[in-house]
Amino acid sequence: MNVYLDNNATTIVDPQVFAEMEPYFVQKYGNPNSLHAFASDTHPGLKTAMEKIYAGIHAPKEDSVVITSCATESNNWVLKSIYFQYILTGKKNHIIVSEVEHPSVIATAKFIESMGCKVTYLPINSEGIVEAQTVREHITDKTALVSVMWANNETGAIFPVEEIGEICAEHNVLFHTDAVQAIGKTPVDVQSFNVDYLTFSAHKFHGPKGVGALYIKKGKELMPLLHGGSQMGGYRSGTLNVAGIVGMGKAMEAAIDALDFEMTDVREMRDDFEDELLKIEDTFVVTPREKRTPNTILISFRGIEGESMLWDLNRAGIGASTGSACASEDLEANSVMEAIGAAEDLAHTAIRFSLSRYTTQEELDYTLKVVKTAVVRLRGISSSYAYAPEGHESGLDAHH
Ligand code: 7TS
Repeated sequence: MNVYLDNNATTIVDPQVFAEMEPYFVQKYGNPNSLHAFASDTHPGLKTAMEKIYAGIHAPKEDSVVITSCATESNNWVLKSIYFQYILTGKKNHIIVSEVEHPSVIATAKFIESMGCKVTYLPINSEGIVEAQTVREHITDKTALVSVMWANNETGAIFPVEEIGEICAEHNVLFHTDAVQAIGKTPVDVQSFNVDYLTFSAHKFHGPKGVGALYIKKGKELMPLLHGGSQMGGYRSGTLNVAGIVGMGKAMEAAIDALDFEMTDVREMRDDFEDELLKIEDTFVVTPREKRTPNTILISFRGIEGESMLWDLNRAGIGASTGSACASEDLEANSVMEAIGAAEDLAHTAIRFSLSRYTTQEELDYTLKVVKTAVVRLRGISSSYAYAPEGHESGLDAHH
């Protein structure tokens, strides 16, 4: 049996999405900016797709949604543009991010820091959540931007973006949120709270890879990301990825249709699976489940290296993660676990299971069996587990 439980890394393309994209490769392949019927053949599909994308996040027509190639690109764009527009010009000198942002935010923040921008990396609390108050404490009159993700990719922790947006508005500071892990898992409405920029990526909600987006509120314009032929309202030149945009539109529509299912059925399956995992001795989950996206579990098995567990799972046909796939090649401690201050031995023990609307009960039952066998095998050969005394200080509160 093959079981895919790494949906926070990427997702299967919904077959309906694939079907909608296909004609744009082999029939309607014109460049939308050309002046003939091959071009205009692409226009209705593009228009419908953009309407679905706007509707999916409740963006009003006057705001911009710019299609990029991925969330990494959208995140880079926001921070670097703020650097050019506000920091380099001397209007402001500071930005705030959380210390558990995706590397596409953290590495960009480090880069602009090396160019002279002050950067505050906000801590998370013991539940893995950035508290809105900490944002208020760090804002100065020289702060240009706050960038805090909506939902964390490793723990699934949902951050208080409404409150953070409110604080930014009070202080006249721009607010960006990376909503990659929020689309299709929690309602996203850019008009229901203060947000200036919002990032998302099609391949995280059963759309194609290579298509991301950035929402930009009217009046909060950024510098163009790519200068050239003025596509995407001049923000991002380059021939449009027609099939990709059509795919993102359909995927957004399907994600909104499936939102209730994610929030009830997927959540229930996740909760039951987590209950069973937590029955295994010496297991820990950091963020309480009601404060998480419905599909994610980051769980530690004391005494077991995350990578060893992944290997046992992989041999049984199960794909999971020790955290972010982007960082999985190096054997570093899970960055969220480190940020929470978990003891060194636990920071290496985290495994992430992320479900989707395609996950079945049968797959989870099978995974549970495999995990139980792996725990016995790996703890049997674990020196750290053998020597860990009862009540060993973990730095974490057990949630069972
Ligand atoms: N932001 C968040 C919150 C993410 O989870 C990811 C990918 C990205 C940005 C980057 O998205 P992309 O469109 O540029 O690919 N996160 C993960 C992950 O958790 N495991 O692998 C990739």
